[in-house]
Amino acid sequence: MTYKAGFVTFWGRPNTGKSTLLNRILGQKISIVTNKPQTTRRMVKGILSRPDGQIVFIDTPGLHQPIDGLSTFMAKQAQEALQGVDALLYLTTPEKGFHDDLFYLDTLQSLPCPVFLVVNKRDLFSAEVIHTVINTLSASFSFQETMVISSLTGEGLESLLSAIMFILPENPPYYDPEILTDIYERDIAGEIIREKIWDLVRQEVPYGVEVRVEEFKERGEVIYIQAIIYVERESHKGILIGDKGKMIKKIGQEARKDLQLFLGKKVYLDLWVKTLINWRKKSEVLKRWGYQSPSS
Ligand SMILES: Nc1nc2c(ncn2[C@@H]2O[C@H](COP(=O)(O)OP(=O)(O)OP(=O)(O)O)[C@@H](O)[C@H]2O)c(=O)[nH]1
Ligand SMILES: [Mg+2]
Repeated sequence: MTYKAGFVTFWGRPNTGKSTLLNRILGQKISIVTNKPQTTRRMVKGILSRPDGQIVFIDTPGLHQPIDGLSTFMAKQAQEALQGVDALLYLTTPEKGFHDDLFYLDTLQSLPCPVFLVVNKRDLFSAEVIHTVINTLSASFSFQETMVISSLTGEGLESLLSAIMFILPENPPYYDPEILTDIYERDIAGEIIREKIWDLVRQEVPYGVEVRVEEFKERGEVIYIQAIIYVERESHKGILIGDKGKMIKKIGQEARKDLQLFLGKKVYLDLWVKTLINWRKKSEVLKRWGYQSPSS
């Protein structure tokens, strides 16, 4: 039997379910998911190793027009994830905004690899609505294949994986088959905390939140995690802490539950909230936190 291996990037508007799909394929949560757009901020590699081959998936931030230093970095991450890939999965859904796909797909016209159209969230839409999307997009872009899936129910995923394996080149594995991702546990832990903030805190506050894990120590059966939650305005600090500390307590409880599931150990979580005015526009802060591309 021949062994195949290659890199496959997920691309698409925010909220189309790219990170949900990655987690579903891997059977473990490595990329956070929320119902708000622009959740993913950096590329995340997820490695699927099977007896017949290895697919290195690259989850990317949702496509958008950048407005500040952070979103410029995010948009560049999506562009960088196009380099040297063997296939691209363009995710879309019939939700509002799918006409922007025509614009983003046009930027892929000269990409030298097959592009699959993947219509996600099949569980939410009728076949008729889905076909309208497929017809509209296929009229202006030549896809390798079109697949309709639901990352939530798993429908269509096996066919999608078979179609990808079919076009991958013969190669030895790129990663040790034991490895699931290129992200460190402590960084995923920070992301899990950010996910809970995005779930629980409303309006514009979550967009200006950054979580930095300051300590991540195993003490016997317990993992001690200390993290600082940065907000970009003093008023946001009050919202995050909440009346009598109720909100930060809730964030801590929810995060601890998921962290324990993810790490398989008891977690002691120590959360602090600090203000760093307008950090998304400050290049020294963005640089320190790794939100600056080497080219900028
Ligand atoms: N019903 C349904 N919901 C889905 C499906 N896939 C994803 N979702 C939901 O869609 C929302 C966005 O999912 P994400 O995986 O964060 O989307 P994303 O494309 O990674 O978003 P960004 O990181 O912002 O670009 C979440 O609320 C998911 O639960 C699906 O197949 N069916
Ligand atoms: Mg995402």
